[in-house]
Amino acid sequence: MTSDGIAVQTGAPATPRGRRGRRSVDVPALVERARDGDARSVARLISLVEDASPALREVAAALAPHTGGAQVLGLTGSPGVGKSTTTTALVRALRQAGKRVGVLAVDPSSPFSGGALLGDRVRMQDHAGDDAVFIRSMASRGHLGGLSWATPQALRVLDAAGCDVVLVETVGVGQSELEIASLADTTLVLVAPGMGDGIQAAKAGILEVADVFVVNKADRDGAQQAVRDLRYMQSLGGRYSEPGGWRPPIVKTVASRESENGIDEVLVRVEEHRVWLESSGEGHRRRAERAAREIEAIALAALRERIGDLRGTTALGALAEQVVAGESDPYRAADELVAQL
Ligand SMILES: Nc1nc2c(ncn2[C@@H]2O[C@H](COP(=O)(O)OP(=O)(O)OP(=O)(O)O)[C@@H](O)[C@H]2O)c(=O)[nH]1
Ligand SMILES: [Mg+2]
Repeated sequence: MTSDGIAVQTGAPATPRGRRGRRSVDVPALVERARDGDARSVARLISLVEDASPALREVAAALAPHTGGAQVLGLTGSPGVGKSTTTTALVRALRQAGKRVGVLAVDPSSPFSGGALLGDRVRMQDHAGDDAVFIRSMASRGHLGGLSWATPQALRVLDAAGCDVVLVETVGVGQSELEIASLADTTLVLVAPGMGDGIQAAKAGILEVADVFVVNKADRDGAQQAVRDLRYMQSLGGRYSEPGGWRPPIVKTVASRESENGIDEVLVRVEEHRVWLESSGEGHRRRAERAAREIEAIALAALRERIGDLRGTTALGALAEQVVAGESDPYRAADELVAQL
């Protein structure tokens, strides 16, 4: 299998879902080809996990021995702050350093992918023809928990496919930045001058998730003020004051520039953070926490499904009758129901 060309993928299935569901999948072969860098196989595997295909369990099991090597960088920030531009610049710099790079552009608001991120995809095609970059747009399908379902599995695919670094871009709205932080080894929070982003960041709890602050659009007025705002907010304490703790550095960038754009310094800070994660044990703690959340999400989904199955069953009906008759209360009945699962 060759690894020709970049794969710019949307979440839109290449074949109708019904048909794909029935077609049998040679998972070991697919994983083997993905590990050789075959972009189509990587895309297929991500589709399988994204669609919760019947082969999902087999895929997860086949990927597991090959994961753990990728460094995951999360990028978040308000709409239009320059996340995609920064991602593109980071990909360029990482490629120059000889790294294999994966990009997941996650749209937390849309149940469909490909639409809102169209502009990103076009811009990302800067890297077209590069066989060591894999780019995928995905929606988080609007399920409970936002990013928590498909994104970690897609990360595993890119990890197993040998990406040294995976960049995950998501718009910082609502809970998504907190979720991205739980997925990433290092979270970059982007702000731009004059957007009141510093204040917004403090409100949204973004300060707590940032490992590196990036003040992008530093070619505009107010960049230094944005840096000062962030410094001031850091000075108010929080986790930064702990001894041996990590104090998120603040880097100014002009991501839209080809060179002297500050991106190299971002990568230096990311590397420093990686070293700190390793030496402090925080890196391992984060990964274990991430795995625990994944297991929890899968287990909760399974439980929800089983509880759903109980609707209209005699067990639930009988318990309901007891509650109506005052022979039991809903809490005791729920305990009994759970015990029966
Ligand atoms: N002046 C200036 N413009 C920039 C810079 N970086 C990005 N832009 C511009 O800002 C606009 C938004 O950039 P994007 O990279 O699409 O921002 P984004 O955060 O990915 O946007 P969403 O994905 O829609 O949330 C584009 O027109 C970019 O060209 C910069 O450093 N300076
Ligand atoms: Mg974008």
